[in-house]
Amino acid sequence: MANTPSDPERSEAAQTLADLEAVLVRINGLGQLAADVRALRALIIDGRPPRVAAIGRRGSGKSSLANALLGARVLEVGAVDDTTREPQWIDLERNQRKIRWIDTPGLRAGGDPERAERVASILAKDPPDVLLFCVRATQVDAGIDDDIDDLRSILTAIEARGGAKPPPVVAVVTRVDELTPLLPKQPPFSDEKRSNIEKSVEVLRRHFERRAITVSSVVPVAAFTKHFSDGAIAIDWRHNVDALANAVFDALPQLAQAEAAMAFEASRTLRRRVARRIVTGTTSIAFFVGAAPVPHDLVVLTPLQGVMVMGISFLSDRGSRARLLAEWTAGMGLNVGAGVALRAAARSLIKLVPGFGGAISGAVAAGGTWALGLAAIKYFIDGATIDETREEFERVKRAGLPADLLSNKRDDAPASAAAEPAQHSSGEGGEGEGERKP
Ligand SMILES: Nc1nc2c(ncn2[C@@H]2O[C@H](COP(=O)(O)OP(=O)(O)OP(=O)(O)O)[C@@H](O)[C@H]2O)c(=O)[nH]1
Ligand SMILES: [Mg+2]
Repeated sequence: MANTPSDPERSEAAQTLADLEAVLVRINGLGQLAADVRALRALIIDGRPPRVAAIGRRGSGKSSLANALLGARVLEVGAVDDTTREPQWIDLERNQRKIRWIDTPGLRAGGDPERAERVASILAKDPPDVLLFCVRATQVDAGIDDDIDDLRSILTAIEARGGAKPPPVVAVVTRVDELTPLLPKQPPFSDEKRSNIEKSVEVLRRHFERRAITVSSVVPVAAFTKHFSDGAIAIDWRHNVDALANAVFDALPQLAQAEAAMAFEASRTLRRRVARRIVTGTTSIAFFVGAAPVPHDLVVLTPLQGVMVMGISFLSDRGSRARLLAEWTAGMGLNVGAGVALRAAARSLIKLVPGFGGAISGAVAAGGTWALGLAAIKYFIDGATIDETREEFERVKRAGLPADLLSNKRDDAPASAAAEPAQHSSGEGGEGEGERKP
């Protein structure tokens, strides 16, 4: 799937959003929507690869975590290099998306006092978006103070040199399958084992509390996999990796979330979350465009919806996008290449030549956009047929907008959901299947 920033479809979408913004600032009362259009742009176009740093002792399972998250062997596992190796940022690639990754077995490894300094300076120079602090489940109580010292020096170095806020820390209790009872190794685990896993999480939590370290979550994980020579998974004893993917996703800045959502194997859930934010953001803009007392609705709405659908198609892993878009256009009657139309319209609108489009209400504009957006998620992300997609569209349209969708977006920040971090965005509502039921 061609989906890089140089992709002509992306520049088309970017151009359409720029045109939209130019139009909206010219229309009385709609200027404030420009910020919302920019927030949409950040979601659809300006994404960048996430930067993830893993620290943890040798053999704590850092490389295995990367493989488990991406569902492929992207890093060698086991004793592959010596402890004095310098950590380096590398690109892990999956689904033609990238994760920037760096890991270090700790600042003291190799017994080189200058090493700590160098590691800290590499991370301070190019700060990670999120720090994975990896502790083997059997070692949550063994020498943990040294590990926490390492973590603290890294956070302090980033803060001191970069002047930046230190990155959020996701603590990972690794290799949980090694807790008792040892057998079976393979999930699902017995109640007794689950309870021991929970205990190890609690122990680590208490160490963080005692040392006054704030972590965004503590996630227990088993990441053991064996791969065929082509990299595909042969043995899969992963446990709770989806929860880790979600925790990392939540800790990332929004600009890096779409790329992570594409690269992680747990990605359908995450891609749906990004898509929902695109749909809520667009629906909110559509509402205010529809409600504005100027008859330009359709001229603005069609390309706006086109960009929304295009943005959702960027999150698809269904193969040839050209084929998908053609089928979508034929089945749904909305050409997502509608940006061109806006360009022509924008020129006229900027001169404010009145009279095109028909005025429709905000609710109608928002309802149609919402239904179209959820249908696009069903089609591009959930893999529905075009007939199922049409049914979804009709069903959501009949059900109407969820009551809370626009309630917190009245005057000043109509589409703020699009700009908020995941954990706060009310409109996105996780998978939010609820309001999709008839
Ligand atoms: N049983 C079990 N073994 C694991 C798990 N994760 C990793 N391992 C094994 O532990 C060993 C070390 O794993 P790595 O992922 O290479 O650990 P690392 O932290 O990258 O190690 P260094 O790069 O040497 O610092 C390998 O033999 C892995 O197969 C797990 O969840 N369960
Ligand atoms: Mg490693």
